[in-house]
Amino acid sequence: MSYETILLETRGRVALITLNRPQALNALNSTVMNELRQVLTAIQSDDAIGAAVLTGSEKAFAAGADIKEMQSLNFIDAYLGDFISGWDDVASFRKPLIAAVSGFALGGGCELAMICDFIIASKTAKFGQPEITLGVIPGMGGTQRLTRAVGKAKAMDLCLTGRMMDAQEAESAGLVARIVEPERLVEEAVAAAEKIAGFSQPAVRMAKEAVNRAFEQTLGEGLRFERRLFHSLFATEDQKEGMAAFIEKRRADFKNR
Ligand code: CO8
Repeated sequence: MSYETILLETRGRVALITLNRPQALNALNSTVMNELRQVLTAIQSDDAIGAAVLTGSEKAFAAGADIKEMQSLNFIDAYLGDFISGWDDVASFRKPLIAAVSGFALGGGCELAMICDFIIASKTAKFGQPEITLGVIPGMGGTQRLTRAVGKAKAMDLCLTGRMMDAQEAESAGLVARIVEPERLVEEAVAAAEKIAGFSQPAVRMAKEAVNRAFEQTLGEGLRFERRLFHSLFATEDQKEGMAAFIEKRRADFKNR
């Protein structure tokens, strides 16, 4: 299957998804949204894929929602059509999804990277929520996920001034998990995804689910949720195998990879 705005490649047990609208710095229009949803749905049901990487070009992960597409939208159409709600499907993707960010990750681009499970950034990455300069505000989590990631002070600074932060600042602030040399970006992200894809998938999915719960409920509820998931993993063959392998000083051969 080929797509107009996305390239899809399989590397081992990893799906590498590349946003491919170079003429618009990967601006996120409805075609990108629909194609990404289709790709993620296909990956979700493909047992040969354990994790995915989402990347863009060297110059831009994505420079935001497509301003040319949005310009003439009115309130009634935006509201009744629930404009951009299709992006929520990316957030409900259950397999691990790593954002490999080089260049601009602005507006919806920064928000898309934040929907991913973690961000590996090239030294050239620049993050920002410049919507204020366009007379609007972020609409896909920029005021919420960013605030949880970097705290109120920096989130307010970015959302109110529209300034960009570089990879170093983003890593110190907690938005980015790792910074790598630009030429190693995709390789490092795929290696991380391949590692994840080699673990027991029930444990991987539950780890993702449990970390995400931390953003949605109280500490007590989150700890109880984590404990139940932890208990349930003792019902899996992979727990027996993982612990036996440790004791026997060998590599675990997980059945549910
Ligand atoms: N939408 C549409 N086209 C864009 C966008 C965009 N967001 N960003 C860049 N482009 C286009 C430019 O119009 C230009 O096209 P053309 O050659 O036809 O004029 C081409 O990409 C190259 O861009 P530039 O010439 O501007 O490249 P520069 O290197 O000079 O500048 C910048 C790069 C700084 C990234 C600059 O392009 C820029 O400021 N872009 C807009 C950034 C922005 O404001 N983003 C926020 C958009 S609003 C938003 O994201 C709302 C989020 C709500 C939910 C999101 C759902 C996905």
